[in-house]
Amino acid sequence: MLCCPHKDKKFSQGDKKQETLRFVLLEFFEMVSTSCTSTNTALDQLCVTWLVPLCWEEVSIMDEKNIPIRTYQVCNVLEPSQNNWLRTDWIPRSGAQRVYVEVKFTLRDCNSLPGVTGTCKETFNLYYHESNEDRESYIKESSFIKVDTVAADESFTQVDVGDRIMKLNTEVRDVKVTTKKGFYLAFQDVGACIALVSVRVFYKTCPLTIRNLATFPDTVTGADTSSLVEVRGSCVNRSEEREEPKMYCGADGEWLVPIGGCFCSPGYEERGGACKACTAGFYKARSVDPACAKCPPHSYSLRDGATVCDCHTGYFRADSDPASMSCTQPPSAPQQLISVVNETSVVLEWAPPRRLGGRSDAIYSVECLICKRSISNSQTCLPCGSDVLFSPSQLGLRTTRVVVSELKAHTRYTFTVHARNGVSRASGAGSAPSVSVSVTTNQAAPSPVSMIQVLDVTRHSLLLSWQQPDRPNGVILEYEVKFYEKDQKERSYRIMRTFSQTVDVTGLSPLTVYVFHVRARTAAGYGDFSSPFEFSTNSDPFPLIGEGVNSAFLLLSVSGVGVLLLISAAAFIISRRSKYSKTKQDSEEEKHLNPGVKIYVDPFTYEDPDQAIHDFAKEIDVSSIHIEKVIGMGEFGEVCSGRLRLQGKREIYVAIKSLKAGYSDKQRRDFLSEASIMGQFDHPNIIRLEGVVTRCKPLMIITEYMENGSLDAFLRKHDGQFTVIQLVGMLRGIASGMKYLSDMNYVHRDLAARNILVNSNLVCKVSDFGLSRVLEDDPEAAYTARVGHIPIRWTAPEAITYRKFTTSSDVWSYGIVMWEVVSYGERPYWDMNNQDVMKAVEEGYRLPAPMDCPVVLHQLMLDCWERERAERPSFSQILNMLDKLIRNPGTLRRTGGDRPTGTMLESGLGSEVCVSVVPEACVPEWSVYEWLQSIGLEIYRETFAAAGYNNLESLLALTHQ
Ligand code: ACK
Repeated sequence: MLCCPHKDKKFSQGDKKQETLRFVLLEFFEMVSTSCTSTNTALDQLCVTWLVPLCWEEVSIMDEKNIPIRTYQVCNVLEPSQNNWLRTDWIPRSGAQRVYVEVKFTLRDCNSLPGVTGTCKETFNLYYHESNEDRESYIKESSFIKVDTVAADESFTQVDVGDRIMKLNTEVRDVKVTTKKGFYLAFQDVGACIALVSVRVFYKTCPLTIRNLATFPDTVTGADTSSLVEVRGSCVNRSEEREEPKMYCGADGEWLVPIGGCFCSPGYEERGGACKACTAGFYKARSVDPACAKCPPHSYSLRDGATVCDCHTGYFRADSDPASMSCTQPPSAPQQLISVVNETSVVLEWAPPRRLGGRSDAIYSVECLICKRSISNSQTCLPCGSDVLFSPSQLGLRTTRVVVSELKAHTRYTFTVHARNGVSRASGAGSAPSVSVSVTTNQAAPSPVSMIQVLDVTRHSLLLSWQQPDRPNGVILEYEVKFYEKDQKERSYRIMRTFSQTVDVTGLSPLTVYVFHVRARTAAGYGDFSSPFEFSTNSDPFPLIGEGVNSAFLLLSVSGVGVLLLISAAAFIISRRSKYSKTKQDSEEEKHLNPGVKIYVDPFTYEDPDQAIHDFAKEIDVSSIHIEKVIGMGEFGEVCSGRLRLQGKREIYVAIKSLKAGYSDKQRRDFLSEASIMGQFDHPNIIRLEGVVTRCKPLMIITEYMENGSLDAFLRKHDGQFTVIQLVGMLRGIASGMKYLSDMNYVHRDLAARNILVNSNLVCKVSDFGLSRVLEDDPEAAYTARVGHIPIRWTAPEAITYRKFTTSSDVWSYGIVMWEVVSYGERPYWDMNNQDVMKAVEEGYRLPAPMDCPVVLHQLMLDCWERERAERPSFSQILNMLDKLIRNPGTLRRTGGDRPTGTMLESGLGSEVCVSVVPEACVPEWSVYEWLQSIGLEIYRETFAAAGYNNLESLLALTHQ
C-alpha cells in the first residue's frame, strides 16, 4: 500500500507534447519539455509525469547558479517506520526493451541533522511496475518490483541553500521492460531526507548508419546487457550486394561486427558513403572495380555514369577486350615474305606488319593456290586442296614461319600471308592486309611404299604385293624389293626389281623369317625404302607378321612394361620402407629436439591404456578418500569435493571426478587418458593430479581442489570487482601454464576460460586435458562437416579449416581467454551464431577492446589473433609482456577511451581504480605475500613490507601513485 493518498499532478505543457513526441524529457520541477530536441541520437528519452502523494512535497529551491528549481522532498527522519511513495504516471516504453533511469537527488547525512535518532536512513528504493493500462490510479505496493536501493555516491552532500551550495548525486539504474506496453516507476522513502531534483528515463538505440555501402536503420538495443540485435542492412542507391550486409546492435548502442556489404553498380563509385556517377571522361565497368577510371587511350565518354568508353573513329574494341584496354586498330600487311623451295616443300618466312594497331595478338594465315597458265597464257588459280601440309599450321599462326609440304613436283603455287588481330573483324574491313609470293616446286623422288602384304606362302616362296606410294611425284618407272633372312640382319641381302606392284620371291629356305623393304623409282630417282615387313616361309604364318607390326618392338614393349612394373614395385617397397624408417627417425629426432626438456607422451600411443595410467598416475586407496559433496557434472559423471589423507601427509581438499557405471571400453580409456596426461605435468598453473582409483568402482580421478571453480563463472559472479593488475595477474598465471605445456610439446586445443580453474588465492590453473573429448564433448564445440567438433569462438581459423592445431592455435585461444577475462566472462562474439563468427573472423573482424581494457592488453589480444600463425607471439613472449606490464602498471592506464554511449552508466568503473581487495568470499585468508605471489611479483615482498603494506586492509589504500 502506498502510504499517502494520491493527488494527480499534471503538467499542462508537457502533456500535449507527450502525445506527439517520442523523445520527451519532463524534468518534473520545470514543467516544460525542453529536452525534446535531444541531439544524442543513441539515447531516446521517454516521458515522465508524476503522481505526487501528499507525503512528498513539491518545494522550490535555488540551484548552484541561483536559479530556482522545483524538487520533490521528503524528510521524515524523526519518525520511525516510514514508507513514503512517489510514483510516475504511466510511461509508454515505445519499443524499448531495457530502459535507463537517471535520478538526480540530494540526500542529507543523518549525522548532520541535529537530534535525529536511529530512525534516520540514507537511502531510498527505486521500483517499477509493467502495465498495459495507462491510467492505473491505484497500484498495490506488492505489484512493484524493486530495481535497486539507491544511496548517494558523493559523501553525503550538504544542501545549503543559504550559501547556495548544492551538489547533486546522479545515479543511473537500468531495468528490463519487455512484457507490457509501458510501465510506472516509483520511489520509496523509508525515512531519509531526500530531495529529488530530476528523473530522466531513456533507452538506447544504435543510430541509423551506413557501413560498407549498406544502410542500417535506427535500432533499439536488446533486452539484456549482453544481447545483440542482428540487423540486416540494405544496399544504398545505385549499389548491389557483395555479400549480405549484416551488423549487430550492442547493448550500449554501438554497432558491432559488420559483415558483408555492397558494391557501387557499374558507372558509379563510392564517395562519402554513397554511390556517385562517374563524370564525363571516366567510366566504371564492373561493380567490383573500386572507383571510376579515366577513359583509356583512343576512347571517350560524354555522359555521366558511363560503364564503358566509346572508341574514337577508326579505333575498335574486340568482344574479349576489357573496358580498361585502349581502343586499337587492325594490323597492316606482313612484310618481306620470302620462300625457299626444297623439292616438293616450301619454307615461307616473313616479318611482322609495320603497324600492329596497338595490340599484341597479331595472327597470320597462309592461303595456298595452284596456278596454271592456259594456252591463251591466262593464269587460273585454284585452292591447293587438303593433302598439302602446313607446319605448324595454316591458320591462326603466331609465328612468322611456316613449312608447306606434300606439294606436287614441278608445280606453280601462289602463297598469300594475311595478318589479322582481335579487332580485324570489328573493324568491318573486308579481307585482311596481305603479302604474296609465287613459287614452282622441284622434281622429287616418290614417297615410300606404306604397306606390303603377303598373298601366298609356300615352303620356298612368298608372293608379295603393295600399293603405289601416296606421293609418286611423277611416273613410277619400277619398284625395287630388298630382302634378307631375319637372323642374318642386313649382312647379306638380295634385291629384285619389278614394274608391277607384286613380286614372287622364290628360292627361300623353309621355316625361315625374311625381312622385306620396297621402294619406287621415277625420273627424279629412287624414293626411300618402306619400313621393314617380316614374313615367314612357314605355311603357318607368323602371328602378327603381315600386319606390319614390329614384333621386336612388341617384345620390347612387353618386357618394358614388365620392367616398369618391377621398377615401380621396387620403388613402392622402398618408399614404404623409407616412410617407415622416416617415422622412426622422426620420433627419434623428436626425442632429441630439446635435450633436458621433458616431452609429453600421448597416452593413446600405449597399446595398453592401463600401462599409461600406471606410468603417469598414482593409484590411491579408496579408503583414504572422504567424499563430501557434489560440486558439478563432468561429461563422464559427477564431480565431487572431498578430502584426501595419504599416509604421512596432511589432509588436503580434493576434487573427485568419477566415471559413471555402465561405461564402454572407449569411455574408460578416454576418462583415464585425462589422468595420464595431467600426471605428466608439474607446474603451479596446471591443475595437479593427486592420483586415480582404478582398482575399485567407480573409477576416480583425484585432483587438487580449486575453491573458486571455473574462471568464466567466477568472473561473471564478481563482475567489475577486480583491479586491472589482478586481472593481468590471472592472465599471467594462465600464460605461464601454457608456456609450460607448449615447452612440453602439448597442444591443448580447448583453451577457454571455462577450462581454467581458480583457487582461493586467485591462482588460475589450466585444466581439461581430455584428448578425444576435446573436440567432441565440449558443450561449446560445434560440429562442422569438414572438421568435426570444434569450439569455434576460441579456435584459430587454420585449426577450424585445416585441423592445424599447434601451439600457435593455442595462442589464438589464449587471446580469446584474455578477452573473456578483461570483459568479466562475457561470451566471445556475444550471441552471434558460429557461422557468422567464422565469416567475420575470415573477413578480418576482431573482437573490440572490452570496456576499460588497457590499450596494451587489447593490442596483445590482436597479436594473438594474427591471421598468419607464424606472426603470433609465443607463450614465452606473452609471459614476458605481461610481466613487463605488471612491473609498470602505468602502461595499463591508457584505455581505448570511453565508448560513444554508456559512459554515463559506467563512469564508476574506470580502469584507474586503485588496487582494491578481492571480494572477501574468495580470499578468506589472503596475505600480501600470497597476493604478490599470485601475480608473479613475490620479489617485491620486502618493498611492500618496508612501505607498511602488511595486510589486505592496507592494500585498500594502495593507489597507482
Ligand atoms: O564452474 P565449476 O564450479 O568448476 O563447475 C565445474 C564442475 O566441476 C564440472 O567440471 C568443477 N570442478 C572441476 N574440477 C574442479 C577442481 N579441481 N576444483 C574445483 N572444482 C572443480 C568445475
